[in-house]
Amino acid sequence: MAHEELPVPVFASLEPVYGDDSALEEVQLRFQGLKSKFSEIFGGHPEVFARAPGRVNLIGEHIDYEGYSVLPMAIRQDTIMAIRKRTDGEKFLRIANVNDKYTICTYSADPSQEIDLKNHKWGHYFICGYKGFYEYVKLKGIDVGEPVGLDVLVDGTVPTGSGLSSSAALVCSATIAIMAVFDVNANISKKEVAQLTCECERHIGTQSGGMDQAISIMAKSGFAELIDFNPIHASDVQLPAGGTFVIAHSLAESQKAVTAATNYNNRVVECRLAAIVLGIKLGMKTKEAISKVKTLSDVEGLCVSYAGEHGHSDPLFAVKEFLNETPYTAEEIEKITEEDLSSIFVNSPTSLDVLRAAKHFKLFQRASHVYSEAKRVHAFRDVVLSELSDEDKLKKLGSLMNESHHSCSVLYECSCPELEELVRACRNNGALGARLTGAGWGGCVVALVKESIVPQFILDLKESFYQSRIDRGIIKNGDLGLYIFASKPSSGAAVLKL
Ligand code: NG1
Ligand code: MG
Repeated sequence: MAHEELPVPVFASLEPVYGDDSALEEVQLRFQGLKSKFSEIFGGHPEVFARAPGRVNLIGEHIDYEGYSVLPMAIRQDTIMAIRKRTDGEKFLRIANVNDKYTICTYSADPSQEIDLKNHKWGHYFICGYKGFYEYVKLKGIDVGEPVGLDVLVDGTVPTGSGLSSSAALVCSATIAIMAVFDVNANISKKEVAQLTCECERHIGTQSGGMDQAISIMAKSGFAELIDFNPIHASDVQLPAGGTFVIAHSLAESQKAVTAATNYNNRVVECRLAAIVLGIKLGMKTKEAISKVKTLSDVEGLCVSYAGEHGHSDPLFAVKEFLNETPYTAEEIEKITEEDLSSIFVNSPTSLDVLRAAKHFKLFQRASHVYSEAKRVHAFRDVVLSELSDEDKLKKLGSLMNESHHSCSVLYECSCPELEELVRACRNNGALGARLTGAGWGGCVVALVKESIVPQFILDLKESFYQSRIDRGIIKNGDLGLYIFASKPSSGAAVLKL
């Protein structure tokens, strides 16, 4: 049976969770800390613990929501959580954090409550899991009784706003902790939990694809994963020996939940519009295109067959032929769709926010990025599986990462000055390739570095990028390890009975 068919594992000990036991002591201390802080805050003991890791995406950016495969790996940094049902009839969810920066959030136990998106709170991510859980049991006809209060304590080590998916680590650990505390986790496959947690996180108002949740749930220690969607499927990717992925923070925080209308969701809407316009130009009736075409992968077949007549089989030829490089106004697109954009998106309030905020739509650029990035993911996997020497493989993977960054930066415009400076610094200091990772607009870079030079690389990067920021008091010297670190593929989410 594929490992994705297995239920989220329940571990009695922590060793298998982190893959190697070098940091086991530190991890045990963290769980002990969680346990004692739990009794300090709430009195008594938690029933269940859960863990879900963050991730670094190696290649395949902003294409999961377009239906294309991506290639991330889980990292050691994670969210751990302790949870207990209340038995005194109190119907509140109390979500506390070991870090004082995050004050306790209290919600009603009513699963149909709306999340106040205009007033963002960290605890909202727990409610994403909570709402999603109740939707799931309702759909499946599982009886979990009347809602009860929950006491929850969270400890997260994934840096926030960094493109390493602190949000998915929190949503995934919340969801599996809730499932376990209500005893509905036994026969549900990881695949199904990955699908569920992706739907959960959309309650926060980003129209996200499923990459972060899929890797957080399905990761396997020692492997990156090629993740396909519709349906979700993960295949292990064994990275070539001699290379290490170093993650470095640009120190620009990207607040995706807050900037969704102009950044993340804007790109999702632009891709949908590009797909609809391509569908129409390639012969679909306007009404049909509007009702059926959701993503660029939906019209790839049409693009490829158009190109075929001219001897090419690359969707990018159709993009060049049928989309204008000059940004479109809403009116220009409406002439093609013969329908108001606001009625196309009438059922999606977050898309209507995008339309209100947008001045123009860069359909050519966004579609060019998506189709070319989708090809790079497969090229990356093909290099890994090829007969090349490890050294040649690493060089080729580095070039693909550089091409991906260029496309993100120039065509998708999801970079920022700090990320550009950091990518340049990584390459100047000997990285084989470097790119922004995650949604972008801030957050982290992932660099592929020869294992033998990693310590020197980190020192050099400190000199060329971080030192001036330490001098300006932006970060403390002693905290540098939080912002730049080498990472090995860690294992996926688990419920722990300690
Ligand atoms: P980040 O910003 O790293 O959480 C987001 C999306 C992914 C994917 C990437 C871009 C969420 C939860 N995650 O990741 O699905 O689209 O951007 O490749 O919105
Ligand atoms: Mg996120």
